[in-house]
Amino acid sequence: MATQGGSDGIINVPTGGGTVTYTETSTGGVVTAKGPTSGVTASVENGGTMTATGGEFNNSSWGLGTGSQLNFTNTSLQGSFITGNGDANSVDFGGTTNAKAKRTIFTRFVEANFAGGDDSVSFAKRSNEKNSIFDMGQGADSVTFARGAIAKGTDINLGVDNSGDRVKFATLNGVKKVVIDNFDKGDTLKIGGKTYEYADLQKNDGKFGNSLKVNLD
Ligand SMILES: [Ca+2]
Ligand SMILES: [Ca+2]
Repeated sequence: MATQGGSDGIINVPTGGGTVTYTETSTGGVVTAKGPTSGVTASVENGGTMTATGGEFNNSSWGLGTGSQLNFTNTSLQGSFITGNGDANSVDFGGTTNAKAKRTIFTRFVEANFAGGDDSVSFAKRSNEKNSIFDMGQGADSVTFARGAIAKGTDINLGVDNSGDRVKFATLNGVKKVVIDNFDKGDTLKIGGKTYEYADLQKNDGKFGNSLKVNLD
């Protein structure tokens, strides 16, 4: 086990887990994988920013302190866990666009659990997400899919709360079998320029073809 870190966070790479380097820049910690890696664990400090890039992060786990931000760009994340340990966490998939990259981030079988604060998850253009679970917990959370993002079999749970959660898709092109759970009366769904509230979704049973199903509380 090798530990590296700085003021934004620390990472641990198990023996035989692959080559991973941590550097700290003016915009936060950068975790760079060279080729496939397995079993990396990372934690982002309160108020810290960490960006993971390069290679693959398989079977990895990522913990976030209060007010921290975690970005994944030009990498692959499989069979991994993200845990929001504090309030106001932000996770960005493929936030930095690289014109040469066909996909900025592949995510497969990722499970993310957030706590009670206002948390946000965003999927950028050219992100590719399949079969993952995002449990946003309580608080006014937001989940955003940009135009060009691919999402299949993704489950988004907005938490049982009285807070106004927001889910936004720039378009449903590239969206298949995505499920939103615990959509309550204060929550809002946006698809393109259209806004859907609880009563609107009662009318179509929360169904948008084979793309999206919203389960109402
Ligand atoms: Ca939350
Ligand atoms: Ca809600």
